[in-house]
Amino acid sequence: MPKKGEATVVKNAGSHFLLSELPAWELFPAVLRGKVRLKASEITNPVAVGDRVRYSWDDADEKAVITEILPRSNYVIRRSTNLSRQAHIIAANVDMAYVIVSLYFPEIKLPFLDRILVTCGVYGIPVTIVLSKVDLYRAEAAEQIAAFRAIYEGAGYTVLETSVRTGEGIDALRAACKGRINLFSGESGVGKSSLIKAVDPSLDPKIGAISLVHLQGKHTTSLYEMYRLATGGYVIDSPGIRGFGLVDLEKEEIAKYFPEMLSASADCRFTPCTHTHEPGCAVKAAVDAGTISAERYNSYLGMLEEDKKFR
Ligand SMILES: Nc1nc2c(ncn2[C@@H]2O[C@H](COP(=O)(O)OP(=O)(O)O)[C@@H](O)[C@H]2O)c(=O)[nH]1
Ligand SMILES: [Mg+2]
Ligand SMILES: [Zn+2]
Repeated sequence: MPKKGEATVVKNAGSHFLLSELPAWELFPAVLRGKVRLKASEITNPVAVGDRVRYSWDDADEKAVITEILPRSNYVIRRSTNLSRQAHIIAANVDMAYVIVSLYFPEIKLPFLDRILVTCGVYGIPVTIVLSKVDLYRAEAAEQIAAFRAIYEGAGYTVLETSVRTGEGIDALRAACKGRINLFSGESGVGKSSLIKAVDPSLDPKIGAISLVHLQGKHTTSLYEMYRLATGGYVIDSPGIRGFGLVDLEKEEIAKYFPEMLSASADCRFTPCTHTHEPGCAVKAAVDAGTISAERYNSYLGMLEEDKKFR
């Protein structure tokens, strides 16, 4: 073990971490000691999975000591509760966020998805939408699937349909994960861990287990864990995304994170335009013409109306 080095945090268990010098996958324990400072006082954890850190090796303790957190290319935060200003970094330096949703079991809530898409946009993380478990509803819900694709591909997102039962979409997902650090996010039960297992059967993420800790709304960082895929790339599994859809945004900013509204808004008569009551609003015209989906526009209005602290 070298005396010093740079490594990536692959597991976060409270005050203990596992590091690896990617692309090597040799995990070793690390602790934070003393002086690694929190930049923002509202952040409850200074180090998250995906963080690149400097460390020095403590021979006596047989552990690395994290001495510095290297600048992040991006990070995702969630709030402890809607009302709380306290926030928790759930992952850092993410190349791609997969937002995993199922039309049923559990049933998708479009405003919730839209909120997450906005959040990823705010944090500068590219998104791919995964429609999971299609084996369960492909036959009965072909029209809903088509409508879903039309809305989100129309808005500029990539939509991937997957089933771990039939294997559909798994090769595409595996190929997309190569060479990147990928975050699998989505409500509990949508199939995140199952997808990781399907992409790399040698891995063993917990499937079907809904964490009681999570249901109680408590926070444990140990549930975020990075896996290395045998076929290349890394995946960060997450327990669920309660609270990961809450960002501080001014009203005028929200529409910028709906890509289809952003491009339409170039033709609005007024700047800024909230795309609600203003005359000559190109976004409203596009909604009326059907080129921007009414569902997406309603999600936007919902976010606009909410008190900022709930957003
Ligand atoms: N039929 C079907 N069931 C799935 C699929 N993916 C996951 N499941 C089931 O959905 C449940 C939750 O899966 P899990 O991977 O633990 O979801 P997570 O909470 O998002 O990690 C488990 O019972 C899985 O067996 C799928 O593609 N098809
Ligand atoms: Mg899981
Ligand atoms: Zn407008």
